[in-house]
Amino acid sequence: MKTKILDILKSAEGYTSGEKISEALGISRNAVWKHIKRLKEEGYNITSVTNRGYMLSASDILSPNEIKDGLNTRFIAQNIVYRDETDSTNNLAKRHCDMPDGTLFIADIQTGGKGRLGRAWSSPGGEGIWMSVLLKPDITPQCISQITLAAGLAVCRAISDSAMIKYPNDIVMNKKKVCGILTELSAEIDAVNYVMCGIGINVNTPSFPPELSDKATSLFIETGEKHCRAPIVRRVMEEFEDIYDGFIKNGISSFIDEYRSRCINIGRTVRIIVNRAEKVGNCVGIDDNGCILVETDGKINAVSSGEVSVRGLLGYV
Ligand code: BTX
Repeated sequence: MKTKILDILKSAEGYTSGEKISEALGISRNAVWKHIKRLKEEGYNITSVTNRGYMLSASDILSPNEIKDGLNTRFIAQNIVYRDETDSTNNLAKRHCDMPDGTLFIADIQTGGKGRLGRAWSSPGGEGIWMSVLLKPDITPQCISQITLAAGLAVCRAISDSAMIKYPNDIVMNKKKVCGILTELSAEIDAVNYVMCGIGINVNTPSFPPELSDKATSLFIETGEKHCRAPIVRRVMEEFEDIYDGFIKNGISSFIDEYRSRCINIGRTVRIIVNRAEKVGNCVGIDDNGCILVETDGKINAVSSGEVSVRGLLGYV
């Protein structure tokens, strides 16, 4: 019943009277009032005015129902597991690895959000999108790092024309990180059991602690506007399915040119850190396997995304 009331309020322009809702749904006005009260407690922004009725304004609700409302995918995020709080959505996905291919795990708060190489990912409540997609691709483990590149491109497409990718897994706006991606897998030597593709997007974060403020940003900081998270999740899932489908059918060649066009490192001097050893060189491109090409001492090195951290010469990009 709550969903039906929401549908009525979503399709209305302006106020809808309690009487109209009660007639449409065949319930008493008191029952309408009780459902509206519960929706408000869930976080829906509903204004009630005597003699006019109820009006729904933009509400930042991250429930499976909100995410699925209008979601246009075949299998990605068709099944959704939501938690108000979890340690890490990648861990949550791992604990539910028997769920269907494409299941989305999403939480409002992560208490143990993870980055790469044991680093921490700050994941406060109400401010970001912390989510992981469980995938069961029939590909070799060596190709898994390419899924990170596909997810990065999906986020870029979904959030902004001006978003760029800092190789391999950071999405940047104005040279600061707005999103990070952590892909983990369970595999045998030659076969993948399942993959957790974790995506963290800073959405409404107003500011960052000093240790992050020189390299982190949010959509709110970049646009000056607060954003509802569910529509962003939907867009990322739709773009991801589009790119992932092409990747599974035709490999990385299906998206690597578009990835290159979004890669902020190409043509810049970079410091690459492989196994703690640092080298400075010119990033001359991304090869057809998704490795970064860095020219050092007149030699071009191809380094795969799984083993490299890339920094700008003077700062983060
Ligand atoms: P990374 O290792 O490239 O980046 C981690 C580094 O980024 C940290 O050491 C810190 O300097 C900085 N950082 C930490 N939190 C933030 C933040 N909120 N915004 C910007 N910079 C930050 C990047 O790893 C991969 C992150 C993946 C996060 C998702 S969230 C859903 C899923 N679950 C999970 O535990 N991880 C993934």
